Amino acid sequence: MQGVDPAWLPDGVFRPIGTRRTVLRGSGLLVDTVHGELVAACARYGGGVSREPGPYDLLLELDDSFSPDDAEGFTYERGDGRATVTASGARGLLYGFFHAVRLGEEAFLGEPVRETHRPAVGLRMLDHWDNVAVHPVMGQVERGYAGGSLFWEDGRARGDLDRVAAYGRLLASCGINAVAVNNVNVHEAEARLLTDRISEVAALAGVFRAYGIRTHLSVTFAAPIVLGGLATADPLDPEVRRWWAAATARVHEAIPDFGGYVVKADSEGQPGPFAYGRSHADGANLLAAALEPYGGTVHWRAFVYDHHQDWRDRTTDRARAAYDHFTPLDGEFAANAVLQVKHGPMDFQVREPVSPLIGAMPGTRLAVELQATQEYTGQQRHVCWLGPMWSEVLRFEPEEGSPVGELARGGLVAVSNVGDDPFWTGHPLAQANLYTFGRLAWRPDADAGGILDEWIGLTFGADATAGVRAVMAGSWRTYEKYTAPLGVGFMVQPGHHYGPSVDGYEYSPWGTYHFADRDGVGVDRSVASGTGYAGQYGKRWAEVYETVASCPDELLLFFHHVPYGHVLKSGKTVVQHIYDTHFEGVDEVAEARRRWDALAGVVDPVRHARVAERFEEQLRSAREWRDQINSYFFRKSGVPDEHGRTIY
Ligand code: GCW
Repeated sequence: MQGVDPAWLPDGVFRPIGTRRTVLRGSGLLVDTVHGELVAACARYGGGVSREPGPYDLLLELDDSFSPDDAEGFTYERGDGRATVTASGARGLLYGFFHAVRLGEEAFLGEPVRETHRPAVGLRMLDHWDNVAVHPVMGQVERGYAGGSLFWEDGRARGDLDRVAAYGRLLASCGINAVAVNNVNVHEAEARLLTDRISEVAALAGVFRAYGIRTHLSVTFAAPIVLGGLATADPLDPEVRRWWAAATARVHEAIPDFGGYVVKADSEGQPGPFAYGRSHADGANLLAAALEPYGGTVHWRAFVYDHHQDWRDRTTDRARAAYDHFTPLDGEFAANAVLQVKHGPMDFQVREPVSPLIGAMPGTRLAVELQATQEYTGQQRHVCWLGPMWSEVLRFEPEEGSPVGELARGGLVAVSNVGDDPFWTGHPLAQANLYTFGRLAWRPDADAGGILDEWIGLTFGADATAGVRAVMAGSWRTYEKYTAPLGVGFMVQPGHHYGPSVDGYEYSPWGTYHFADRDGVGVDRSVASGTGYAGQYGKRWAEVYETVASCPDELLLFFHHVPYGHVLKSGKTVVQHIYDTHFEGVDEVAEARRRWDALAGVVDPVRHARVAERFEEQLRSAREWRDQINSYFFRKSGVPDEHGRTIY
């Protein structure tokens, strides 16, 4: 697309296929999509494409006779300079085509292989927190750092959806198969997407459909009242049930392959079943019943906590909330209700333990929610590649042998980081988070570093791989070093959440505290003397997190309140660790910036300039973090830096 960054699909990646002969067998919408790709690639590079049997270098074949259930998988075979992709479902063919694109020349020239690929997770979804009408505080996209919405403009669905098609193509190429098109905080205008404005959603769904992506909608639990004029939204009220059934039937008329609803209920002011004395299973099952005849799913978010907490109250621990609310409901959710759980117990901090809810509800389909948009990780002004964090989460085993990636039977979801910015994600390197999410959702145990290399290779070409990798691979740990230490979380500026404010949330109603005083810092969440949160884990992890001695350093302040002089497993005291990591973090940013500068001439100049500009801000901001955090802890503790560096 003119004026828009090609991201990881620049024309050049289609050269190996575009110079060859392809035979494409099969019919249907997605096969036509593949055909369109082949025609464009061949027009550019001189190859040929035929839909009839004949000689070929690449054979793409939709064969629905051999495994009708396996709609997304494909078999890839290579030998004698030729390659074959066979799929039983059209999505499988689409994914197989992009697999060959990713392999490049190697798709044809490597050693003979025969491999079957299929996604480990059935639902791989992006949730957009996009508002239709610009919200007075949150703007067009809540926690969006990449311009306006791709979908909505001037209070309506965009008329020109070419950009949405280009987005669908990028998503399909990394395996995403579902998109929720509006914010989970459903305001007045957005509520009406469900009813009289459904045609706008249908227009988006029409574009996404060609890329194997189903469209989902965030709805308000109060819809029967605000849209239907009923006196109640009580989930057990027969009239309310009829209202949802009728509304959902109309949605399906407009969007036959509609994916379902996403609901944030009884959370941060959104309405929910508590108002009627009903449970969240009652609430979710109401919508599940309405969607059931059409094969739709309700994604019910588990982000339910008290955001009117009194900071004086030491007995309420926000980290406990999701587990306390939802585990008693295990087994009560309908088969097409998915409980969508944030990966950590708090809120997408740079370091959190894995939510104890994951693995604790064997009778419920859980989806795990990650945050690609970098709300708490530098807001797409800082380089922060989240692959290693997500990989740690997905590989974590609440019980031995059952990693999170397998427990997420209801899907993997990420809050999107994309907007109408020419680079899609504001910071061009933040595109890697989107790509990495798609690839990890396909295979949660994949090596994140390999995915990064794959993304760099496609986006920048092989020459840039080592240089760009050096800038990005360690960027999450670097970010962690110069921000909130040792898992303690929330030292950001309230409201917009950018930049440091150590006590910004310390006396607030949001339940996010670090309890630093002159002697020490951290939150005692042990069973023995704290909030008891550590006891929400299965035996193995409950024991690990319970004591200071066994708790991993990186989560120490999440689970324990310790003196500044406490010696970490690394051999350093807590306060010296804070000083050292903050100095190192800034040095690492400066080093990454130097490495980026050295890539001038190797990477595209427009991209290079945008990243260089963002590095200026990252360095400024990292210094600000360093100096505020170090000064804060020096002033509290009175302990000087062993190395005598400048602390204010
Ligand atoms: O992280 C918090 C954000 C809110 C968001 C909320 C949620 C959409 O600060 O902006 O609201 O999480 O996940 O619902």
